[in-house]
Amino acid sequence: MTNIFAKEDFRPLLSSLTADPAQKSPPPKKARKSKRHYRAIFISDTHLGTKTARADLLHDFLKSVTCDQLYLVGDIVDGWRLKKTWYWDTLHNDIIRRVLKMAKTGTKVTYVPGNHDEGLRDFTGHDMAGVILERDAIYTDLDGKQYWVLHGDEFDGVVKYAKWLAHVGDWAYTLLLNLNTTFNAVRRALGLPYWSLSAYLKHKVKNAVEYIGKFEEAVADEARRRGMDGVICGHIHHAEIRSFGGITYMNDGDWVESCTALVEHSQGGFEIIYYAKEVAHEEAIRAERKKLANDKEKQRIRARKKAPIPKATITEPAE
Ligand SMILES: [Mn+2]
Repeated sequence: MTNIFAKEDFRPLLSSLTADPAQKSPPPKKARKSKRHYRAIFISDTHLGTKTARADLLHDFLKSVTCDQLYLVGDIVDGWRLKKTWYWDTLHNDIIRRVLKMAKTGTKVTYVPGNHDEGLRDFTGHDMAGVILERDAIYTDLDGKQYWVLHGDEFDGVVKYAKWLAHVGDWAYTLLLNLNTTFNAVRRALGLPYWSLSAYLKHKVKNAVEYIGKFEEAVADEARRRGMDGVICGHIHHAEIRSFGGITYMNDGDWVESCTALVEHSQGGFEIIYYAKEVAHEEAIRAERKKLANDKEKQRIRARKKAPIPKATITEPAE
């Protein structure tokens, strides 16, 4: 199996990763509103390297926050598309630099690659410019609860066979989890695209809700089997916090459409940030304020025009 990340195509990214961020960073812009601080931020499915990535919003978001721990939960760089069309502009570079800067200034950054950046799975356990690469991870929240952190593509095959899988034993389940990786490696070798649940869902929209539900349940079941309190993943581009029989399932969504992040607040408690909605809301408020200010200005001008011109009064000189 060839590692596409070792190929020449990947050099622009590697050089941007190793470049000294202090050298090329643009001059600091005027101070903006104070940054929000979180105990941890989880993002995935940013698909950098493609035109569909919302690099603008992601860059804005990363600039607006600070955190103790940052988890990149897979499909951060879309390596699969490196072969065909590779889209990389300064904004994509700025995002990488931003993450490296966070790693440099005290944020613990963990990168759990997904199926679109699976070439990086070969570097598990390595430290890449302060970013720790892991096949999967365990996150401990403020209350001491443990969460299994993984991308989630491991479950594509499992969900496909979910019906009969419920009746088989533990060993078959584990086998199938491993088989999916092999299955897709073979597909790739044959030049076939990755069997992606999210792509599959788009073709089967009618059953999407059912499939998402099956995926969530399968991942939560495996987290239970591993003795975890919950699970944090991505892959299906559907942000969610829900419970499956005491197991907390959390998905951080994506930065292609909804632009969502999962955060744990400093004082504890998880929340999904809907950044695209947040920005749209702020813009609407700004537009409304501008309109009001314009209306007031117009009123003032109108009032000035209507007001009678004061006539000069001739006062009789006192006798
Ligand atoms: Mn994925």
